[in-house]
Amino acid sequence: MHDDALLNSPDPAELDALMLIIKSFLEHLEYTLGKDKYSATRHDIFNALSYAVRDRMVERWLDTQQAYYNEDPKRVYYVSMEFLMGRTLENSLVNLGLLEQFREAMNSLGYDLDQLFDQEQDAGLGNGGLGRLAACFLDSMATKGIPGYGYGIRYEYGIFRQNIVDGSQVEIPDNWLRYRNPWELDRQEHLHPVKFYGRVVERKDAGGKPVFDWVDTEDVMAMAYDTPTPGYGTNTVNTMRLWTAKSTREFDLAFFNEGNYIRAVEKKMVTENISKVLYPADNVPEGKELRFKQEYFLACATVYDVIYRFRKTHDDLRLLPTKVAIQLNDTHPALCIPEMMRLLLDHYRLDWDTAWEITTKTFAYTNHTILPEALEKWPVWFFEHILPRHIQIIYEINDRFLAEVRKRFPGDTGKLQRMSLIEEHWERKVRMANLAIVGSHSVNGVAALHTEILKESVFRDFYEMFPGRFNNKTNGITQRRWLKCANPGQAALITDVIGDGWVKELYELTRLGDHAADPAFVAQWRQVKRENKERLARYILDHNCVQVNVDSLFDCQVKRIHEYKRQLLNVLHVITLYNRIKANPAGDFVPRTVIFSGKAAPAYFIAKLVIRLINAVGDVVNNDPEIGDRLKVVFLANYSVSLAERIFPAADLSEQISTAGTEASGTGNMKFALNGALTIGTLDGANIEIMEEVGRDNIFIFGMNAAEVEELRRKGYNPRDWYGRNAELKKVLDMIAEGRFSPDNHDLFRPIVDTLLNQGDYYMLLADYASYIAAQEEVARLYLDQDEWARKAILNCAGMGKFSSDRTIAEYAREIWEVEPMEIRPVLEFRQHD
Ligand code: B1H
Ligand code: IMP
Repeated sequence: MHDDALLNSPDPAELDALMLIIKSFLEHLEYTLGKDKYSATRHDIFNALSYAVRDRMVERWLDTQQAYYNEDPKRVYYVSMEFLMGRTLENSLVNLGLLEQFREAMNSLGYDLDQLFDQEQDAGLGNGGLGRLAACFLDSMATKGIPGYGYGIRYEYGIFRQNIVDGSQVEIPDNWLRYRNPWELDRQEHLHPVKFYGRVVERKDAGGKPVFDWVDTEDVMAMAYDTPTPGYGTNTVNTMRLWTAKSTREFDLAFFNEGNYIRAVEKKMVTENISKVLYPADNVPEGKELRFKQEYFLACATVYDVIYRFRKTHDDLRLLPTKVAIQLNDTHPALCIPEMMRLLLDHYRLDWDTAWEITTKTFAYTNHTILPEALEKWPVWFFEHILPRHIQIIYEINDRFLAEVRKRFPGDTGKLQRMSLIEEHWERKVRMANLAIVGSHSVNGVAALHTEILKESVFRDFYEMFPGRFNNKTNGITQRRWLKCANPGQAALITDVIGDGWVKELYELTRLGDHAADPAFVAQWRQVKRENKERLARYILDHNCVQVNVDSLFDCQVKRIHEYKRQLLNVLHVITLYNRIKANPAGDFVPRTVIFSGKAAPAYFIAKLVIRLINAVGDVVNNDPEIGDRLKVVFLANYSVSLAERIFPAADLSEQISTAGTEASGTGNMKFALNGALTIGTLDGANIEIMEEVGRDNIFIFGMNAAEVEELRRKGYNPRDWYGRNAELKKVLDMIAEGRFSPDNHDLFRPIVDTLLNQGDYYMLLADYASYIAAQEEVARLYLDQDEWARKAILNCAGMGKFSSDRTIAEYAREIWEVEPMEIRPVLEFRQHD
C-alpha cells in the first residue's frame, strides 16, 4: 500500500473521507465479491470500486425518490427503446463531485483510476444518435432537478461489437453483463404481467355497458432493474428503469406439468427472449414480430408502472396529466397510447372521451427522422394476432379522428387517405407516426430545419389540422461527458480562463471568444489538441498498425454507416487527393489523416461494402511509398460511446456531409465543435444552427441546400451528367468500378458505382462532389495557418452554448411537460453509518 498521499493530507476531514472510501472499497472487495488481494481480478477491482461509488449515489437517490413521493411534483417519463449510456464510473464521480477524492484513495492503494475506467464495458443499449440523446437527456434532467425517469428495455445483448476481418465488418455478440453490471439494482417486487395473443370477448356489465375481456393470452412478466442517474452538482439522483422478460409462474406450472421437462425449459427460454437483443438497425425499422413484441413489452410495463405510481397518492385518474408527462422517443414506444386507452377503458372503466382526453394530454411525441423507409408501419395482422384488443382501440381512434377530418375538410378524400392511421395497401398497416401525432398534445422535431420539413411536407396535413401541436426542440449534448470527462486537457484550459461555470451553464463559453486573439492562449490550445492527437495516434498504431503523422490534419467522420450520411462522398475525396499526389509527387500537399468509424446494420449490403471500400482504399494509400505520410486512411473498428470519447478530442475536422434534408439533427456535429474541431458540412439538420452560432466564416459549408435538393429531384436528376462533366470525378469512379482497389476481385465494388451511375444516385453525391472538393481545398489552405485555424476552433467551442442538452431539456420542461425543477435537500437523520 502506498499511503504517502494520505499521510500528507493536511485536512483531517479530508483524511476521514479518504479512509471511508478505502474502507468501502475494501469491504466490497471482500464481502460483496468474496475476494482478497491475491484472488481479485481486474474486473473485481473495478466492481468493488463501482460499488463504493454507487453507495455514495444511493443515499442521494433514496432522498430524491422520497422527496418525489412526499412533495408529489409533476414527473416526466422519457420512454425509449434505446439508452446508449456508455460507461458510468467516471461520469458518476464527476457528477457527484468525488473524482479527485477517489483518485487519491485508489492511488494510495496503488491503482491508477484512469486504467480502472478503461475496465468498464459500455452499456450499448442503443444504435446511435437517438439512443445517445436519451442518455444525455437523463444527465440533463437530473442536473436541472427535473423529476424524471427513463424507461427502456434491459437487453441482454446490446449493439454488436464490430470486428474488421480482411476489411469487412464482422458482428460479435455484445455480452455486456458477463462480468456483472454494478450500477443496476434488481427490483423483484416490480413484476408486471404483459399479455400477448389470445382473443377479445365482448359482454355487458351490470349497467348494460359493453365490456371487452382480453382472454386466453400468453403472458410474460416484466421485471424492473433500476439504475441511478445522478445530476452534476446537485443532490438529485433520478432513475432509469429497464425491463427484463421473465416467464410467469402459471407458464412454468402449465408446461412443466406436461411432464416433458426439457421441452418446458425450452419454451420458458423462448418467452424470455423478448428482452434478449437490441435490433441493430439505425434509421430503418425492423419489421419483425419479435421487435413488435419488444415494443409492446416496453409500452405495457411502463404504462402500468406510471399509473401504479400515480395511484399510490391519487384516486382521480382525470388528474393524471397534471402529474405525469410521457415523452415518446420516436414512434418505437407509441403503443403506450393504445395501451393507456385500454387500461383506462377496460380496467378503470372510464368512458371514451374522458380516457382520450387524459391520454392526449399526457403524451408527447418526438420525431427523429423523415427518411420514408424509417417511418414505422406494423401490419394489421400482427395486431389481430398479437394485440387483438389494441387494434380495436386503434380502429376506434381512427374512426373518430377521420370523422373530425371530414368535418374540417369536407370532400377531401386524398387527405382522409393520407391521414388515416391505417394504410390501405394490399397489406394493411398501422402508421405509427399518425397514431403518435393523433394521440399526443405535442409533436416536435429535433432541429429547426427538420421541424420545418415535418410541418411543410412529411406531416403537412396534420400541421394544417393541429398547428399548435407542432414545435421544435433542437437537440443538445451533455458537456459533462463530452467535454469535462472526454477532454480533460481542454476542459482545464477553459476553466483556467473563464472559471468552471460552463459545466452547468454552457453559454458561459461565449467568454472564450475574448481569448481567441490571445497568442498565449492560442498556443496552449494548440498544445492540448496536439496531446489529444498523440493519444489517438497511439491508439491507431495499437489497433490498426498504421503510423500516422500527428502534424497532419485529423479529418474525422464517425457515425453509423448509411448512404444518406455519405461516407462514400468522403471516400471520393480521399481518392481524389490520392490521384492528385500521384500526379504531382513533388507537390506541396497539406498532410491528412482521414479517420472513419461506425457500424453498418448487419443486413445493409451497400453500407457494409462501403466499409470494405474504405479499408481497401486505406490498403492502397497507406502502403504507397510515394504518398508517405501526406495521406493516411484508417477505419477504427467498433465505434461506441467510449471510442467516441477518444476521437472527438483529437479531431481537427468534423465531417457532417449528409444530403441536405436527410439528417434530422445530428449530435456528433455538436460534440466535435465543442472539442475544437472545425466543421465541413452541408446545410442540414443542426449544422445550420451551428453555423448561426459560430459564424459563417468559421465553418466550411458546401453543396445544395434542402430546397435545391428537392428542386433538382423534381426536375429530374441525372448523375451521369455530373460524371461526364468532371474529369477528376470520372477517374475516381472508374478506378473503383475497374477494381483498382480490389485487385483480387475486380467487380467487388461495382455495386457501389452502380448505385451512383445506374440507380439514380438518390443521395446526390455526384451533384455535390465539386463543391465538396472545393470546400476541402479551403480547409487545407486554412490549415496552413495553424494559429488562424486554432482561433477559429476556439470560436467554434465558444459558440456551443446553445447545444447543451441542459438547454434542450429546459425547453421541453417549460414548453411541453410543464414541469418545474425541484431542489433535493439531503435527509441526514437516517444515516447512522457515517
Ligand atoms: C435517428 C433513428 C432511428 N433518427 C429507427 N431515427 C431505429 C430510427 O431501430 N430503429 O428502428 C433506430 C433509430 N435515429 C437519429 O436521431 C437521427 O438520424 C439524427 O439525425 C438525430 O440527431 C438523432 C437524435 O435526434
Ligand atoms: P417508486 O417511485 O414507486 O419506486 O417509489 C419511490 C420512493 O417513494 C420509495 O423508494 C419511497 O422513498 C417513496 N415511497 C413509496 N411509497 C411510499 C409510502 O407508502 N410511504 C412513504 N414513502 C413511499
